[in-house]
Amino acid sequence: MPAAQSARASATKTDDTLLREVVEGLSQVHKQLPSKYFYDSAGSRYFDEICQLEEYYPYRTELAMLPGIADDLSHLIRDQRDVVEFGAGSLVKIRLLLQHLPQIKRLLPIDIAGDHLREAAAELRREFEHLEIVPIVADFTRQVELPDRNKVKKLGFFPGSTIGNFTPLQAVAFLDRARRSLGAGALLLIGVDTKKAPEILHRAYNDKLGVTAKFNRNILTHINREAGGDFDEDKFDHYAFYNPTQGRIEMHLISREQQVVTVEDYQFAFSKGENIHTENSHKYTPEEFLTLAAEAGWRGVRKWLDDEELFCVHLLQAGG
Ligand code: AVI
Repeated sequence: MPAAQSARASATKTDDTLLREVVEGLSQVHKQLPSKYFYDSAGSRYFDEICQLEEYYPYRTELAMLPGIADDLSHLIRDQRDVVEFGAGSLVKIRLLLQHLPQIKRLLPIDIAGDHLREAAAELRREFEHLEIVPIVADFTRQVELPDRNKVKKLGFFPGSTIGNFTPLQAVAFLDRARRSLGAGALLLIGVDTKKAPEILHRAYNDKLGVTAKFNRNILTHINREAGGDFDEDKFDHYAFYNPTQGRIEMHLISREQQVVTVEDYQFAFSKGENIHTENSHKYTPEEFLTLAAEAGWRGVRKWLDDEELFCVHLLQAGG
C-alpha cells in the first residue's frame, strides 16, 4: 500500500490548535484552510487512492525512479549514515533505498502519527533485520532533535514533492531547519514535482473518478468532527487549476449556494460561488528548486529526472 506519507506532516495536534487555525483561515477576506487538515484517516485513504490513479503521475514516477537512484547512491555515499525520513508514513519508498544501501545501519523515521509509524516500523524491522529503527513521533515541520547528530552523518529523505505544499518562503524555512537538524556534512534526497504542460497538471488534480474531489471535500467533514462544524460537503464543489504566474496548482472549494456555516461559536457566511482555498502544490524547474535550496544553505550534488521530465529527485549537500 502506498503511504499517505509525508503530507500528513503536522496533522491535528490538539483540537484547540485546529479550531484556532480553522477560524483564522475562514475569517480572512479570501477564505482558506490549512491543507494539513486533509489528512484524517479518511483523507489519508483518499490520498493513497490518488497515488494509484492513472492521472496522478508524481507518486508512480518517483517510485519507479527510486531503485536506480538508490543504486547510484550506493556508489556516491561511501561513509556510514543514518537515514532520516521526514513525514515517513507507511515507510513504502524508504524500502527501495534500503534494498540498495546496506551501509545504512540506522533509520530515523519522523511522523506525527505515532501508532501508524510504530506499526510501519515493526513491519520494516522484520524485512531488514540488520537495521536499527528509531521512530521519532514529531511534527517534522518544526525543528527536531536527532540522536548522535554530530557523531553519525545523516542522509535526509523527503520524497513525494510534499515540499511543494509549502509556500516558497515556508519551503526555505523547512529546508533551513532540516539542515540544522541533520547536522554537519548532511545530505538530503528530496523529490520535487516539475513545471510541465498545464493539461498534465490539470488531469492530475481533476481525475475522472473524482477521488481528488472527495479528498478536497473531506477537509470539511474532518473540521465538522474535530471542531464542531456543520459544513455540508455536498454544498461545495471541488475546483483545481494551474496558476502559471505562481507556478502552482491551487485547490479550492466553491460554495454552490448562499449559506451560513457554524464552527463552534463562530458563523461564516458564504455567497454563491465564494471559494475556500484549501491547497497549493508548487511546481519547480530543477534550476528554480536549486536556487530555493541554496537560500537555505544547501547545494545540489546530483539530480535525477525521468525520461518525460515529470519529476525530479535532487541530492543536496549541506553547506552552500
Ligand atoms: C502530498 N502532496 C504532495 C500532494 C500534491 O500533489 O500536492 C497532495 C495532493 N493534493 C491533491 N492531490 C494530491
